[in-house]
Amino acid sequence: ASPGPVPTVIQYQVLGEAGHRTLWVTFALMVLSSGLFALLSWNVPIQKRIYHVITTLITIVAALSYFAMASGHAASYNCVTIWDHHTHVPDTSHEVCRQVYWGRYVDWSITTPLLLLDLCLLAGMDGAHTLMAIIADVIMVLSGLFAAFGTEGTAQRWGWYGIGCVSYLFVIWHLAIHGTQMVSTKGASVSRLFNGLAIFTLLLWTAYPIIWAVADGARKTSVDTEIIIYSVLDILAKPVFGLWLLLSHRALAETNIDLGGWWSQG
Ligand code: RET
Repeated sequence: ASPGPVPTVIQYQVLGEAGHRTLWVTFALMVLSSGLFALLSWNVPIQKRIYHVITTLITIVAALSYFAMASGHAASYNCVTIWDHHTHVPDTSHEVCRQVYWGRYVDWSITTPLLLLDLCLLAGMDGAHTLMAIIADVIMVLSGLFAAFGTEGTAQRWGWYGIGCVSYLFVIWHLAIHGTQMVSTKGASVSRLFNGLAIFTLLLWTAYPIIWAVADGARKTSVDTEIIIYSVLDILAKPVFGLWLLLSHRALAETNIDLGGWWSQG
């Protein structure tokens, strides 16, 4: 007799109550930070507002992305088929489908270039190096998106992840080599600020690919744990980074920028 269609059991890995609440709380924090950053630009002349404009845009975009995720948008599933050999004839399989928030990658592809722009302007980096760092960063984020939806067992998953990591190394190398070199001409206090912000950024950003590998890649954590860790990192990388930059800028006239020579230096 014909065995007929083999029923497939689908297991879902999705967010729960804690993850859902975390998304809404992070949305609220991003809205509040955007309001605070806009207020901080109040008495600042428009020519000196470049960091305020960039930094406020960063938290606004994050707020939009958290709104999308919290309201149940911006997510899809990546399913992996697992064969249960040897117990039945014919072999049966089940699928494990994990929720993937693609909204994060839309957020990161806009906000991480803006974060880099803040750092590059602070360092007084020229346009060519700034552009290269930003393009490498966008390639990094899109590689992460392709990896997240890549089919398990093909080069799509860890291949794209590897390409993303190489792009990330390129970004850090630019900040570390050109950033520190160029900021040294702007005096000791700007150098100290840049080094502090750059090291903070380096430590935080390096946590993202690690979480990705454990949570999205190897699926060793729940979707809720992943949401909570990313939220904490996002709050440090955007509102806390932004507050540090804007308050220091207010206290330190040497952080003002002059874009003359942005493309003709050297
Ligand atoms: C991915 C996977 C591919 C390899 C690498 C990654 C790095 C991501 C980073 C994200 C930073 C996000 C920030 C958000 C702000 O709130 C895409 C996870 C290297 C560095 C700072």
